[in-house]
Amino acid sequence: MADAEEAQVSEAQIAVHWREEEYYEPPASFVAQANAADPAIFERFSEERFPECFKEYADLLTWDAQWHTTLDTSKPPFWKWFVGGRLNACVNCVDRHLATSADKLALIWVPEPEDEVTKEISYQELYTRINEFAALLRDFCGVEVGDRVTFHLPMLPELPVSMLACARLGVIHSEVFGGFSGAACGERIADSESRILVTMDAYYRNGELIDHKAKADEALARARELGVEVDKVLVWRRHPGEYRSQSPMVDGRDFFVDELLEDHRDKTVEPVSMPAEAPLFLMYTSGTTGRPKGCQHSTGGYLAYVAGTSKYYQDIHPEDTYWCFADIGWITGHSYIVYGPLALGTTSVIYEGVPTYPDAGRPWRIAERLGANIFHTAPTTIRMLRKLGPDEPKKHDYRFKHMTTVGEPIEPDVWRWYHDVVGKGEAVIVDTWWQTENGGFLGSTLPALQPMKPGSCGPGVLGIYPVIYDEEGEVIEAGSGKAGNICIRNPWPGIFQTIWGQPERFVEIYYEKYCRDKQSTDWRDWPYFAGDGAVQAADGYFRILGRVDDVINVAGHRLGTKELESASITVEEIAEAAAVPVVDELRGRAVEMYVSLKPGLAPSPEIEQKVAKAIETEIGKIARPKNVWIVPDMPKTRSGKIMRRVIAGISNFTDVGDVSTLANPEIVDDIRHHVQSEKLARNEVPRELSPQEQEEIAAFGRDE
Ligand code: 6R9
Repeated sequence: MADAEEAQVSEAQIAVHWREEEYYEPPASFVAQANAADPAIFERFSEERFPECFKEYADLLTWDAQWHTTLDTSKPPFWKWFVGGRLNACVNCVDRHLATSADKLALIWVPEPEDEVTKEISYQELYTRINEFAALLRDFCGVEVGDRVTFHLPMLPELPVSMLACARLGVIHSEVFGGFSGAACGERIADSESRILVTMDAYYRNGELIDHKAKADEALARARELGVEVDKVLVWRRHPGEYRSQSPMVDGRDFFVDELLEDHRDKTVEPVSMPAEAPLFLMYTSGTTGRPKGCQHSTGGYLAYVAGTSKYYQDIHPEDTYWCFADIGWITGHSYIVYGPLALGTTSVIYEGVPTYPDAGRPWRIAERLGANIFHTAPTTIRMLRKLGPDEPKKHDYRFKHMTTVGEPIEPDVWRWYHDVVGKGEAVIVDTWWQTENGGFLGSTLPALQPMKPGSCGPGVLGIYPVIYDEEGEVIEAGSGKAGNICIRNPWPGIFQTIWGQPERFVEIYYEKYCRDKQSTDWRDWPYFAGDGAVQAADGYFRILGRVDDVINVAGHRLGTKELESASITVEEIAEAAAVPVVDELRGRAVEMYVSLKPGLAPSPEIEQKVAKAIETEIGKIARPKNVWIVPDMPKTRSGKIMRRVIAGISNFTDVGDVSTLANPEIVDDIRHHVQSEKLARNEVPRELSPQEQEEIAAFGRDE
């Protein structure tokens, strides 16, 4: 196929075939107690009732001042929700529960070492800790409303305490996933211009005490290179009073939080009443270019949306013990460990470590001991637990009424194990599709009212009206069997407000593609482009196929190809680099790097190691490539662009497609021979890919 012809075959025209899966009905015991069990709710959230329908979510919150305009569309696509309303997020998550539930547990923290004591934190204690830390931030650090504070914190209660202390002060927090490198943290500090970094000395991961403070020094060095100087580093100690990092404390810059708190004992801080539209936090995510995107989330709209979806989709009741096994450094943890569950006054469990430490029975022992009845995790964790301990759940006496899968598509087989074995056939499952940018769920079944279908997330959630468009903006009808770009036709309260400091990029990435009229202030002209491919079955359920941009989803973490490639070329021997996804049994996708060397240099395992190390340093261990392939040259178009789909095909043993338009077609066989024979030798031949997976690989990098 020639270039021009190829460009005309849009994804929409490619039929996607898969077996229709059978429905699973929610058990009567679940339906009987569900928060949303009356089908009238669909009527309340019908399109005719938009945007006023979202009052139902906002009414779950306590407002200092009632809003006068539900949705202001005067400056699209910078939507404003609940305009005129004022509230404080910390008050909503903590203070307002004290009158009735001061002694009720807000958080249960489970340390990774099994012999260490689980910590129970009541709403009263959480209130006290937040106030003390807020006093410290205000009086010792001098932070003010609207300032940004970066956290690089692992999974300890100190993280929600820090988040809610900022929220109390109207300060914008920006948590960087603890597993990310110091350099990645430094870039996010610089981008948000944070003057304060909150970190921890160490934490446990897979039985090892990780030195985390060392990353703070790298972060500050990187931020300085980028022109931002951090004034203070606040270091929580994993074991209060004991410093467990090798990294020296810098006098006048680094401070132990537990020591500073001595001066703030029992202080209370008046919560700052914030406009609904004030930013609550930034959460960075990867895009198609190297610069991370700081997704800016609002206070009122965001909190209303996560409270509403937690109530109806997570089915959280105050008396539940809810365990979301995500990292708080991920949007899932912000929305569905901290803000949503606490806004509803439930008990939220936080686990420090890896699911399979010290063995694959760990999660089930924890669930049994704590009486957790709602469980929330990602396909990568489910696959790992299934592989390492398929029969473990049966040995434990816990009962989940409700379970979630989130973050990547789940294979129907894995779904069934989750349902039959983990859920013991009696838990409902919601497969929630959404993104960092969205604040909360976009696609899911409403658990008591819509049956489940393995591998499909379900229809749009309440008040969300999705559509699939082809490349030209024509609607692809449900049941047509064709894939296209899933979009949301309407704004919703949880949608992010902008990319921090990059409003043009915000419009360009998410709205330009399908905007019908840039002058229009009618939201109907501004569909939101999610960047995922999807197919809609005749029953209206969506099956998400994966990213259509150059983003690789590794175990639920979005990694931009550009970030991976820029990290690789920091190695001095490297001339060019290309990142591609390879199907991985446990992590969904893994990264493989193809690199070419500067002239005159010979390939060596050392250079491969250097590339892997550079990626780890720049981004974090999560991004470490499965393989680094040194190639004599990259397959390129005549205009010099690297054809990623060709090398992606080689890595996955799938069809590389047409190569006749390459400037150097002869290179393809060389690379294939080298890579595939090596993979055979390493026993890394992937299983046969499904048609959708083949489609995804063939489409990778097709924008080039
Ligand atoms: C919450 C979160 C977003 C990307 C998204 C999509 C993929 C998320 C999914 C899913 C299939 C699901 N994704 N949930 N794919 N089924 N239930 O994951 O946010 O880290 O920003 O990732 O993850 O590709 O675009 P984020």
